[in-house]
Amino acid sequence: MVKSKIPIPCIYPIIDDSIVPFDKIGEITKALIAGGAKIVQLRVKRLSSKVFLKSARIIRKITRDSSAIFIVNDRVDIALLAEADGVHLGQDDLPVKEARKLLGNNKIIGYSTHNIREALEAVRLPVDYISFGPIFLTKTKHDAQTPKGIQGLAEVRKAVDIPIVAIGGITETNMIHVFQEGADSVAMISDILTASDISKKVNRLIRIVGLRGCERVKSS
Ligand code: TZP
Ligand code: MG
Repeated sequence: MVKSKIPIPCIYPIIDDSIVPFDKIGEITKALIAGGAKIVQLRVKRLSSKVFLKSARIIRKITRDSSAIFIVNDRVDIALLAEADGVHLGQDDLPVKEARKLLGNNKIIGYSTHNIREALEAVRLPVDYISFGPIFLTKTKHDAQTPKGIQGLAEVRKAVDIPIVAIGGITETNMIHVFQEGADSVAMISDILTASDISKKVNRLIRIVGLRGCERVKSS
């Protein structure tokens, strides 16, 4: 395992092209950052590679200006070309060890896991954090596995020491339980992106969990 470079911020918004059209990517990124987001991931499943790269460069510029971490989902090539801070890989993407060769040791690699076996495998790989989920039912990822619940998260938390980003159906209302079961961070797509005021939404989430290391939820 490569020791984590920087702590993964507790509120982890993901910009997903199923909800955000290309021409709104800059505006939405600015709103996330204005609300206090310290990390943003770009997840693209529909756009062409060309537009994916263009979107990544737009987000890179905005996140760089505000010192927020920028992670590209799935694609090491786009992460490198856009000078992102890292990549988030799924079980079927490039193998983590190969991705690490391309990215070097200074970039962040996140890795999706869905059970204890995958989480235990992940800690032996050069990854900086794992995601675990889906915790709850989600409408955003159509091929998502059955929800693991907070019990599933608690079991993985006991099994591994690596930072865990919980994902899947997490909202302002249920996130407290997710932190209580040991998540270090919560990744959210729809609850943030469908908010009427994205900036205020992120700001509220951050105020609920605490400004730095999720101190309010972790000590409760
Ligand atoms: N991986 C597991 S669930 C999920 C991904 C990308 C979708 C999460 O989206 P939402 O809207 O926060 O449930
Ligand atoms: Mg993936």
